[in-house]
Amino acid sequence: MFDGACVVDFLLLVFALKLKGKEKEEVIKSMEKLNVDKSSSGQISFKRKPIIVIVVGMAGSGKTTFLHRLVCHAQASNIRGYVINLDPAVMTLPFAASIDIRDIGCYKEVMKQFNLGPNGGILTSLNLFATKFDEVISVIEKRADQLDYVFVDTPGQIEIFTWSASGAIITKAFASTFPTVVTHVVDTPRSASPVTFMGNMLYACSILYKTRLPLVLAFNKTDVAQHQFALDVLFIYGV
Ligand SMILES: Nc1nc2c(ncn2[C@@H]2O[C@H](COP(=O)(O)OP(=O)(O)OP(=O)(O)O)[C@@H](O)[C@H]2O)c(=O)[nH]1
Ligand SMILES: [Mg+2]
Repeated sequence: MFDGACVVDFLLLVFALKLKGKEKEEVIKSMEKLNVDKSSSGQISFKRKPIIVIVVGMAGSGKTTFLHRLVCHAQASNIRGYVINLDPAVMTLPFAASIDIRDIGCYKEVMKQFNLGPNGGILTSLNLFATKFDEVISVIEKRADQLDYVFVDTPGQIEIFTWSASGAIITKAFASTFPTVVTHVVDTPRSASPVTFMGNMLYACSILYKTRLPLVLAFNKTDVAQHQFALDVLFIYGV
């Protein structure tokens, strides 16, 4: 029986024998890109990568509270994780963010400087932050082997992920480097209204097709209203 490591070892040997000079260097570089590691014992293993969980949803749907519960669960279960706050307008966070967009400046300054309203200020702050997102990726990459998850909180301006450039840059930057999943938080009591429910589902579809990433629908606030109606509707459409 061959295991994965033996097959990769064999392939490397074949490549190393066949290729010379520049070609050999290119193969080694692409193996590095695939994050293949050769240990001192000669065994080849894939480097650990944290799973990125991007929490999105309409304003006030409960993203931050949901993320707080995830962080508490991770801490209680000894799951190592990072938390990234991408909401420049949040006043206080119930968890300690490892990387916080508020550290690069106040969104109110952005509003003043570019003569924008609150939504435009938040969107522009994220656009500015997106221009430096490679630095965020390299920070996570450096600690990749010590992390299991990276939880990302986002602002309620869902347009960021449906049409704004920053949403596309951020999701692509994450997804091209780490396994990434999007969690769309749905306010269940508000979704009891068919119009709000369909609006929410259309946003979820828009994010799904725009990012092309695995998407989890999290029906929140089920202590106030049960989510069974949503499951029934989604079941009819085969979701
Ligand atoms: N009853 C109930 N209330 C909740 C639940 N989750 C969140 N809330 C409440 O919903 C409100 C909004 O919660 P947040 O976590 O701030 O929502 P958010 O989506 O992060 O809001 P923005 O970042 O402003 O878009 C708060 O008053 C929370 O206490 C829940 O599961 N049940
Ligand atoms: Mg929030």
